[in-house]
Amino acid sequence: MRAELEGELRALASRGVTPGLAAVLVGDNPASATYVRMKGKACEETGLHHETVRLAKETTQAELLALVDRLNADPKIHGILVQLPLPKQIDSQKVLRRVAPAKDVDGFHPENVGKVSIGDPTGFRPATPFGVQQLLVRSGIDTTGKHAVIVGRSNIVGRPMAALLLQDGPGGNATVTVCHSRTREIKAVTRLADILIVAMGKPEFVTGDMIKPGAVVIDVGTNRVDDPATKKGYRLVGDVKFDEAKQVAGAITPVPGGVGPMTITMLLFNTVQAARQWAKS
Ligand code: L34
Repeated sequence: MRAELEGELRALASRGVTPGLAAVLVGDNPASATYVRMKGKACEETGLHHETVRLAKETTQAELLALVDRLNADPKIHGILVQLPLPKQIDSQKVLRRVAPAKDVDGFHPENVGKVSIGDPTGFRPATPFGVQQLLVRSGIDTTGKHAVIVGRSNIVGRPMAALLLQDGPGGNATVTVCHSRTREIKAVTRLADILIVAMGKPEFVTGDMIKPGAVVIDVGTNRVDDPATKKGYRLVGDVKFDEAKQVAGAITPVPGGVGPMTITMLLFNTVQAARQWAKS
């Protein structure tokens, strides 16, 4: 998919435009630092301009808002992302609303949430659910009329995932159920899924008996669990108990190497979309 961007990058370059992404990392959450580093590397490999701004964990909300204002006004930057989670002295919603909607490549600004909800293609689709949808489409898994069950209702994954699967078009037209922490008899619901998308952030929550035989299982979880036997002191596990689930599922994504790399790729697509829309306007 990254190679597919080459043609459009050449076309933009011929008009003097190099798509630019600014990533903002506040504090020293090690997982966030890893993801932001991977995003910068992906930009370099693909030929996008990128800048990472690192701010101390004591950064005030006013300082972060001032940085967003500066990036909103920077003509080299077409996409801005503020890596979540933010330290607790900062109101995330306030920051996400400050990002200019035209540069909001995470798709977290209410204007883009609304556009995605009504199927307006100028809206930015949040990278993780967008990546899940592309995984399905490009694996030849037709979602039309299928029962998709999403576990998790976060603004980053669960809710926008439901919006994408409901759309009328490729990777859409599904019948969608969203489960969450208050859902009763969750196993009875997950077992109805033709496509089960798990994004709750609980290591190995979904066991084999929660999956309908032959179902497609997409594991969005990336949990670091302590493991002194490894060099880094932790290992990555998904929200799905993979070894059990793969015996039952018709298809399944691994962690790592599944949804994570797709998230980064779709962020590149969104940044190119932002530059394209900017060049047209
Ligand atoms: N603003 N905050 C904002 N935008 C986002 O899109 C994110 N997210 C989530 C957390 N906060 C965010 C990400 O970037 C999660 N996320 C993300 C991105 C990439 C990967 C995982 C989560 C990824 O590539 N994971 C690798 C393993 C990386 C490792 O070794 O730790 C994988 O193969 O799954």
